[in-house]
Amino acid sequence: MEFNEAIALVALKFKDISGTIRVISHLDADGLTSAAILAKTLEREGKHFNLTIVRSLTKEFLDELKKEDYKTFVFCDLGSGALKEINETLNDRTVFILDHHQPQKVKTAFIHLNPLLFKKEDKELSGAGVVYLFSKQLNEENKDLAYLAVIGAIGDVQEDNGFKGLNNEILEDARDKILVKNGLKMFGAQTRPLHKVLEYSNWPYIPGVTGDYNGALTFLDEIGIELKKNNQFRKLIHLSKDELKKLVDGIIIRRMDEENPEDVLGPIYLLKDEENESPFKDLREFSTLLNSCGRLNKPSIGIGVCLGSEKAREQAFDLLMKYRKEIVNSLNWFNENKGKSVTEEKGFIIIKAEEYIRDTLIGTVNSILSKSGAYKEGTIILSMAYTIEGNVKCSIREAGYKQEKDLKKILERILGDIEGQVGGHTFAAGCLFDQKDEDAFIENAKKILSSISIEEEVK
Ligand SMILES: [Mn+2]
Repeated sequence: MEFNEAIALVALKFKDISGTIRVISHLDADGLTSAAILAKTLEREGKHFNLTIVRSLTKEFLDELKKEDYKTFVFCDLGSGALKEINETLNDRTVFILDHHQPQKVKTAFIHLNPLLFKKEDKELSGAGVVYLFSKQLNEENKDLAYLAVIGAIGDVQEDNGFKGLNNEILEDARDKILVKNGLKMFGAQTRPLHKVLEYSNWPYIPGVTGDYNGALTFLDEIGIELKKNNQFRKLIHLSKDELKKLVDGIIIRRMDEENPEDVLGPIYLLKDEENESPFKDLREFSTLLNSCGRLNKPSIGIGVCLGSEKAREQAFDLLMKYRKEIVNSLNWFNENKGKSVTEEKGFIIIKAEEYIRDTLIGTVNSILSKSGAYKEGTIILSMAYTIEGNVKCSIREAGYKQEKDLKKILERILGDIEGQVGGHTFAAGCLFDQKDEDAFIENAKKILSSISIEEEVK
């Protein structure tokens, strides 16, 4: 069967269901946009639903679901990685799984839609993309939700100088709402002062500027761009054409030793209906804003934003400020704890953050470090933080942009006999296990990661 036939079949089966639907979605930007697309779709279908956002599908949570008397469950942006566990708890219900994570190899009676079951590539479709294609199949009117699926894909870092395959088709569906421009791919162009954008630019990494406040000021001075106008800090979008050219040239010159110094230019995605300088204008900023809602445990605000609530938009902006502060604090903690809770070895880094970094931020912090240019391409970064339930949340990333290792497999090897769940993708994975197993886990990690590092040296 082709993927589009599978979508049609799932939509057909969905038409048959009755009663209130139980929806479970994921905490990140992709999960929140998935939930928003589904919520709007169900509303249009005249179906009632009850929605919960979770970080992962734990045994405890599934046991709670089992006690509920819903007949139909829909999981979005999660579920494929927990087929066995869901099957053990909900095998007497109708279960829809709309996901794009690596599926477990388990036979179930679930209605399971996942592009990876149809030989699609990892970065071709997000969770929100799966939900969107299903939703469009149900009702053409839902095409107006395509832009949310694009935000989901950006949130899951599927955009890399453009989109691939199905994501591209969804972008086409959203063309009435999204303007694609070629420009300087720097985060915060709409909302942050230019010198801050430069200082915090993990990507592109700018030697002597990234992570260096004074370096950023000196750089602007060097290339002749004024920091302020009318006593106001200027933003990237305030620059004239000439100034923008000076900035781009300046950055490329600074990046001459990097592999592709001109990579700083590429597509930028803007919402046509949003005002300039709004945190919702640039889709990358929009997706970060959604992430901050989820990561600070206020997912309903993120969904409200996607559904156009004015109040949610204001609240989300406050959360974004908090989130930025917390990320900066976490990165400071990382820098201050090198040689202590942060172990830097040849080929890998292990971060034992305990309760010093929020468990919902540990993956984000890891991603920032992996893209910061501070570590050699291919360095594996393993980070851990405690959850309030007494577990350890662990995330694994590879420094740089090549991403050649299967991180999910590596994490499975490290977890070994320790009881826990591994989920995610080849290029970014995570797991959850009991705090009592942390020492054993770290010991395994050191053994396995050093052997990988030695193997690579031999190659
Ligand atoms: Mn996702």
